[in-house]
Amino acid sequence: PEDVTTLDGVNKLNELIDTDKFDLKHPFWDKISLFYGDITKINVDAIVNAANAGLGGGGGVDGAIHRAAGYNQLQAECRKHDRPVATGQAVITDACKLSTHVKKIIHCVGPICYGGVTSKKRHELESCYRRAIELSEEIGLRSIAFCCISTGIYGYDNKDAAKSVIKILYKHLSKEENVEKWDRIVLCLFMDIDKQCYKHYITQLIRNP
Ligand code: AR6
Repeated sequence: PEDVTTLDGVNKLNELIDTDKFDLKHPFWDKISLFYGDITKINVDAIVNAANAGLGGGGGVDGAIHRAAGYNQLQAECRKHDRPVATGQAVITDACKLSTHVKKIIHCVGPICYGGVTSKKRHELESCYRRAIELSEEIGLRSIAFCCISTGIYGYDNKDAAKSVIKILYKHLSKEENVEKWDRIVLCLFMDIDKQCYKHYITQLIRNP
């Protein structure tokens, strides 16, 4: 489809940052990209949904993905999995009508988090990202776009989430055998606050790797 962005069209970090000033040899800077907009409009192997435990569809990004993939078709795929899905876990389905430009949808169940991030909630959120990466690697997917899991309806603190995500992905891409498995990991930022938070932690990472 015409309104879909390919990986050439997303913002690469090493193009956004003054590479002369810093030592950006870590693979993180080549592999991570930012995309501002609707996750259903990116051409990648997998998109990550922020689902609920029942995988029944909902609002937010889950609603957008269900609309784009076809609600009934995607629900039929979701029902093939045991539910409820535990918090911090992920399941993978076909992309249904999104198959024109997406191979798989990975449905992560993030923590519901009002009243402050605890170490348990943080562990659950980080687990979502790890499981999505693992599931992708198991079947040889080479590109993925993550939405900001739990930071919408589920109330997780945006700053805290961004910090965890950057940490997890940087750590993952610090291992050479993992780097080879990926063409690109896209962080899909839909809200201005997330752009600010990611900018903050990415800048911090440059200064203090
Ligand atoms: N593309 C990318 N990101 C989006 C889009 C989109 N089209 N639409 C919203 N976002 P949320 P949660 C962002 O609330 O907090 C659902 O009802 C949004 O701005 O979608 O994990 C589920 O069924 C935010 O940054 O997910 C669950 O019941 C991020 O996606 C519950 O909400 C996640 O916000 C899950 O809540």
